Parts: sequence; C-alpha cells; structure tokens
Amino acid sequence: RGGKEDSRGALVVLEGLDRCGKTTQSARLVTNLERLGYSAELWRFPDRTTSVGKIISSYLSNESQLDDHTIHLLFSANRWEKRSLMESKLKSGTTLVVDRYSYSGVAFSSAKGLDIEWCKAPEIGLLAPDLVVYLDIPPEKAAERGGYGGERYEQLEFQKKVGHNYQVLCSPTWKIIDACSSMEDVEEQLQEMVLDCVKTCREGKPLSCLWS
Ligand code: NYM
Repeated sequence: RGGKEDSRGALVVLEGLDRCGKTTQSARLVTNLERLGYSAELWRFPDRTTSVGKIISSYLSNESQLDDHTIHLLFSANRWEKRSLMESKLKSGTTLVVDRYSYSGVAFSSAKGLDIEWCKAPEIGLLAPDLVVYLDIPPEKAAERGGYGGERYEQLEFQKKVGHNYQVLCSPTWKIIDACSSMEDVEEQLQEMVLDCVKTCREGKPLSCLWS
C-alpha cells in the first residue's frame, strides 16, 4: 500500500507540551503503519540536522542567545526549507508523521509575549496537516515525568502558558487524546484516527495550505 501514483500520503501532526509522549507515540505509529503495509516516515521539527536547525539547537540548549522574533522566524524557516520535500513525499504516497509543527511555533513563541497573529504570519503557505492530534496532559503531570531535560522552555510556569496557547489555536478538527492514559491506549487511539485520515487522503482529499 502507498507509493501509488494516484494516491497521496497523509500529513499527520502530533502536538503537545514537552514530555507529553509525542516522540514515543510518533515512532510507534510509524512502525505500526509500516507493519500494516503503508509507506510512512517519521519527521520532527525542529529538524536539527540542517544549518538553520543547528542554530536552533544551540539556542534551545542555551549555548546561544537570540532575540525572540529572530528565533521564531528561524523555527519557521526550518519548516520552509523542508516544504518542497514534504510535498513531493506526500504526493508520492508516503504518509508523514510529524512530531511538532507550526502550532508549536506559535504556542511557544506567543508564550513569551509575542503577538499571536504576528507569530502565525510566517507559517502562511506551509502545507496544512490533514490531521492534528493533541496529546493532552496537565503541565504538572508532564513535569513529573522523569523531569525536564534542561533545555530552554522546559519549566512548569512556561509550559502552562504554552498549554493555554494551544487551547487558543485548537480548532474543532483537532483530535485530542488523554496523554495520561496508558501508552498502549494512546497508541491504539492514535492509530485508529490516523488510519481513518490516511484513507480519506487516498480517496482524493486535496492538499491545502496554512492557515486553513
Ligand atoms: N519549539 C518547537 C518552538 O519553540 N518552536 C517551534 O516551531 C518548534 C517546532 O522547541 N520545547 C520548541 C518546543 C520544544 C523545543 O522540541 C524542541 P523537541 O520536540 O523537544 O525537540
């Protein structure tokens, strides 16, 4: 399945606070999709492998300082530099499971006090996800999960603001999973939602752009 010229893959985005389980779940999802015979790839933003990504990584680990607007635009540029590859992968039938996307960009930067509309602007024209799954966890619970890794933003008060911003961004089309459920429950719910979405895309749902 997948790889057929006439059917495209789905753009699936996982969002949520730090330590909500996105990374584990997106990896499991890709393994499960492949096991079922679908062509699927795991992507993540920031993509720390590019030259822009390296600047972002150094900022996140507090090795460098950048103006809030500047780093916001770099996060966005890091998505733009992957846009054409993203489009060609999807068109060739590969489903992309993306660990964080534009919503992280807006939710984190606006938690620093930047205007939300300003934050959304550079994302206009990026590919719109076919499905956004929000892994919902209270910030206090996320903080208990083995502690934060010491990167910038991994602080309870900041994560509370980010959580509020996600609520502002959340549209009725988002699917929400209780991230406090067992890993297996989350995995199962996620897979069901994604298979549904993959099917809709294969049946001819057109690709669209943000912010739609
Ligand atoms: N982050 C991530 C942003 O502030 N803006 C963005 O556009 C994206 C994609 O980077 N705390 C933040 C959220 C995370 C951090 O993510 C790195 P991860 O998933 O821990 O590597």
